[in-house]
Amino acid sequence: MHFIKKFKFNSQIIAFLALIALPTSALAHIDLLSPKPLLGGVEGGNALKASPFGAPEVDVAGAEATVVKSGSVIELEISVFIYHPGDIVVLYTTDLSGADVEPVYEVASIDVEVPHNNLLAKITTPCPLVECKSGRAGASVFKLSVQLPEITGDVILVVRQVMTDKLDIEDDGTVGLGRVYYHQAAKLHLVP
Ligand SMILES: [Cu+2]
Repeated sequence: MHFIKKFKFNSQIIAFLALIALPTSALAHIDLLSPKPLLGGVEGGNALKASPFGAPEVDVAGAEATVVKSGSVIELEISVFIYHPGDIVVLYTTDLSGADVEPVYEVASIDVEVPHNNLLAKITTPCPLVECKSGRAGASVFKLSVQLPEITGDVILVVRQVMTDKLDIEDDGTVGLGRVYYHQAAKLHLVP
């Protein structure tokens, strides 16, 4: 018994030190592992809050692209390392500035679904924990199949986390979405 207590104490200290070393405010919450993103979710930190791609410092036009067949189904690999309830959506754009996949920042009421342009897939964020609570760490990797559009050339795939516990409900009933998003993107080159 004594040994177990001691062990628990030590693991708590380790967990505490890990929190000091990695303040959650500086971390994104999901990470696109594959295909290779413009900016990684862990090293990207708060840059992943910058719409539309979560990679404000990256030269998108000059970035390397993953070559994939047009119209094919690819499997995305996504890690959830800090859980929030909500959705993960996958969008695409041929505009390297991503003007057509800019997120919406306000909806008229809580009953209005958040709209997403050029949507390829939408899933409920999988909870990696037994007891799901916001902000709790629990790295898990899941796969998501997405059918690519039947077009050729450069495409930016956008993976966006929508955190429904970060909605700002105003007095007039409108809902602000300024805090709900994390963005990541991968550059693909679609070939016939
Ligand atoms: Cu958080």
